[in-house]
Amino acid sequence: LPLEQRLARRIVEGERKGLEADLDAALADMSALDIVNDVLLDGMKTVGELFGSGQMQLPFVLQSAEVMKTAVAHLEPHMEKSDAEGKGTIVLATVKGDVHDIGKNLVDIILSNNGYSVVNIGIKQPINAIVEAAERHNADAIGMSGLLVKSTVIMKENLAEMMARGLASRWPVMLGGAALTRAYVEDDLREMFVDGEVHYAKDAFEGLDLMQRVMT
Ligand code: B1M
Repeated sequence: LPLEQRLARRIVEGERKGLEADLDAALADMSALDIVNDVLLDGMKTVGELFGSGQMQLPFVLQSAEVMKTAVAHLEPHMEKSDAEGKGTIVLATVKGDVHDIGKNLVDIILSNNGYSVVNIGIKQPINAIVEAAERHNADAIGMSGLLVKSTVIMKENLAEMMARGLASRWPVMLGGAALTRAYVEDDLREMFVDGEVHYAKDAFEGLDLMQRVMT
């Protein structure tokens, strides 16, 4: 198989052996970010489709996720970094009840490489923990990730809680994850989050753009 297809296949099959060598070979022709976006994420998409249609069992999805994480970790030092620092601080979390963190961690990498301080508090984080971290680190923004349909409801509850506690205007909120839609965030959630600012980021790059906008 050609290199790119072989790499995507490694994700689908959860095959780690020889991964680093293939990634290094790919780096000769492609940037680290392009490998993630154009090759590895394609593999993850296939995993999602196979799992969703019952053709792949959960333990194999987990293996694919592990290979994905290993690949991203291997590529991270090759990603472009800006020299800028101190552009602002964001707290990032995967919401309560949700363990998916590959996307959130990519957002972390992209923002960190572009001069933002990221306080990544991990998965299954209730709103209390998110707000507490934002307070403790004097954050400029809050980012919530979640991939389950259920998580879109949790995000709404989190915003409602911020409203109820008078915290909505304190931090702009950025939301991302596969189950969200732009319309849900920009229409439904904005309509209820009247005291604050809530934004949708389709991917990590839109997340970066948003941070840039929110911070100016
Ligand atoms: Co799960 N899973 N999973 N899973 N999993 C999905 C999400 C699912 C769509 C698969 C499917 O059925 N086709 C489905 C959800 C269905 C639904 O809610 N209706 C699902 C399910 C059902 C489940 C379980 C319930 C399965 C079970 O136990 N029976 C279970 C849930 C556990 C829980 O959370 N409580 C579960 C578990 C797992 C694993 C642990 C095995 C593993 C996760 C490992 C990990 O993350 N450490 C896993 C995986 C890997 C997936 C799929 C296949 C891939 C997700 C992924 O990493 N994508 C996924 C299928 C899919 O998404 N279509 C699926 C790559 C990643 C880079 O994309 O996170 O979307 P994503 O991030 C993107 C953007 O969304 C955006 O930027 C990133 C790209 O630049 N983004 C942000 C994300 N967060 C952002 C935050 C921002 C800004 C942008 O600002 C704050």
